[in-house]
Amino acid sequence: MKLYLATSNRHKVEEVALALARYGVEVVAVRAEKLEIQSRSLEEIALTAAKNLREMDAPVAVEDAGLFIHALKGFPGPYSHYVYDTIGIPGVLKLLEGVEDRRAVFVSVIAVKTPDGRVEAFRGEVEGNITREPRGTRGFGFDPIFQPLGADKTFAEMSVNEKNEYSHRARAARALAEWLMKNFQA
Ligand code: ITT
Ligand code: NA
Repeated sequence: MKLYLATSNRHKVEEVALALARYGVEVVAVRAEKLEIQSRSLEEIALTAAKNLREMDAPVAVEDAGLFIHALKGFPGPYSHYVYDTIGIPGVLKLLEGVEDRRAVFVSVIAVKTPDGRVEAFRGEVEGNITREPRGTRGFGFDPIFQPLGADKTFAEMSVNEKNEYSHRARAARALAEWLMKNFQA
C-alpha cells in the first residue's frame, strides 16, 4: 500500500517510512499545501489540515507534533515549530534554568484522508525529560534536549531505528497503519 505524507520536514518522512515499512506501507512525501490553523489542540490542527487536502489515489496523511514541558504548563506545545525557530534550544534551556522538574511529553497526531474522503486521527506520545545540556547531532528540532524515559540517550544521540522504539511519531504511525490494515483496502 502507498501512503502520501504531506510535510516539508524530511525527518518526519524518514521516521514514518521506517515505522511503516514492516506493514508493507510505502511512504511517499508530497509537498501538498498544508493548511495550518492555530489551535491548542494538535488533533484539531491535524484534522483541519487533512480535511483540506484534496483526495488522492491513495491515503494522504499530515502530522502535527509538539513538545509539552510540564514546568512550563505545556509550552511550547502546538507552537513548537515557531519556538524552535525563535528562541530555539538555548531559549528553552534558559526558561528551565534552576528548574528541577524536567518532565516533558512529545505528542504526535497524524491525520489521514482516504481516497473516499474519510478522515481519521491517531495520537502517539512519549514521556521523557529535558536534559541540562544539548547532546547529539542526529534528528531535528528539540531532539538534542529530549531524553525519553527508559533511555540513557537523547533522541539526537539515537539512530532513526532507536528513536522509533520510543517516539511519539512512530507510535502514531503504527496506530495509523493498524487502522489502514483493518479499514482500508487499496
Ligand atoms: P510540517 O508541518 O511541514 O509537517 P514541521 O516541522 O513544521 O513540519 P510541526 O508543525 O508538526 O512540523 O512542528 C512540530 C515542531 O515540534 C517541529 O518543528 C520541532 O521543532 C518539534 N518536534 C516535533 N517532533 C519532534 C521530534 O520528533 N524531534 C524533535 N523535535 C520535534
Ligand atoms: Na509546520
